Amino acid sequence: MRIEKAEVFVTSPSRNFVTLRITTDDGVTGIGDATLNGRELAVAAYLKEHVCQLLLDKDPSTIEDTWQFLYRASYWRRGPVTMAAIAAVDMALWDIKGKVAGLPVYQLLGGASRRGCRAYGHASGRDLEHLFDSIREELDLGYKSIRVQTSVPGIEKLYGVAAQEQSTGERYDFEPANRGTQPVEEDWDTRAYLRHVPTVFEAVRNEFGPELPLLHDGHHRMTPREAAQLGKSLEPFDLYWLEDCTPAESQEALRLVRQHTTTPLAIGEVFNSVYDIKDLIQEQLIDFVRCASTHFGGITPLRKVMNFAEMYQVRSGFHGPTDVSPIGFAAQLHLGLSIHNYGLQEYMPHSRLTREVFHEGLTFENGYLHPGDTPGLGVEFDETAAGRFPYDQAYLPYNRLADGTVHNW
Ligand code: GCO
Ligand code: MG
Repeated sequence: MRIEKAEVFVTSPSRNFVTLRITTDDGVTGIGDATLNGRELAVAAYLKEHVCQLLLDKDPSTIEDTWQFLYRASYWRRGPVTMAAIAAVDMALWDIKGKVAGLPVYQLLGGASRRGCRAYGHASGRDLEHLFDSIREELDLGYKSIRVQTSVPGIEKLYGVAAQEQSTGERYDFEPANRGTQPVEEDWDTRAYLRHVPTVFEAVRNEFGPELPLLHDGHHRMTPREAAQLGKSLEPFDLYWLEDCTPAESQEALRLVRQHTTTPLAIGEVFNSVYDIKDLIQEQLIDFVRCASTHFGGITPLRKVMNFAEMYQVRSGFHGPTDVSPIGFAAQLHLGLSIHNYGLQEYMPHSRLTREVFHEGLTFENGYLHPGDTPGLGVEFDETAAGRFPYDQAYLPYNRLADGTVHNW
């Protein structure tokens, strides 16, 4: 079997997605996700201008070899654009292998290690009343673990509290990105945040009891010392994890955090290579790997990292926001179902329009996700539907402090 065609599609049913479709000379197709939120066209061009032609006439069964070829032969290794492009090829080849074998991808990865993948839902609110309502809604939907984000007095616009919800109670499809030619400016005040967040978790624990696993995303905003302070002050409320407590470009920063708190730590959504996370795993500085198959070069390298992490009792907590397309999401569900050291999966259901373009095979029942048993990844891409939704420029927001200094978002 040979690869006959490799095509790139950019579509924006309710947010932008980049999809690669590979077709073999036998007419088998495989699809992969190459979406990089706010920088979508860079990956589309990388694939169209530099990768697609390299795939033609290659044997689609050689997944490992193709991955190594794209990674090493480019000379310029790593980086989010390169790795999202390689991820799309990797997923498409796993999809093809599954279809040819007549098996869902998780069977090719060793079979299911559990009945389903436990997922967490997202609750947020501009005050405790709205936050409690939001948690109750998520519990009613079946989620057994909840991420809690909250407004902070003194901060106008804050990550994780949907922009419109902060005023009108509606969620915006593109969130946290915004349509337009410039990023929206948000504000930040670490001291106000560190004072407020523990009071919110105390109230949530009092209202919902000790059982419910609670999570929180610090979204890269604290210094290591501040992160340690937050971790410590949240210890009485027994978090399941504290995510991205400090920017992780420097892995050694996590040593300081770890020395001061037993709050479990999750990190990795912006990582794209094992070299970004290997020290964190080996030194047991984190508890959960937050990487996404789409931004990490696909199923092949993420599987290796999880096998490595297994030796250190570090578990998965793959990134699953709506900017990971249904294809990328399915890819990591197959992986999550098969590995032993599964932890928890982030899940934000895609919009109705997105599901018109990507026909998903997954099920979500009683808090558990399953990728389904259709051969391959179990997602179909509807090219005609995709054509109805052209690219729509959007950017993630950014932060400034009170004096105008740019801060991490
Ligand atoms: C999460 C993430 C997202 C990111 C977004 C960026 O934990 O789900 O932090 O909300 O901000 O995916 O593209
Ligand atoms: Mg996050």
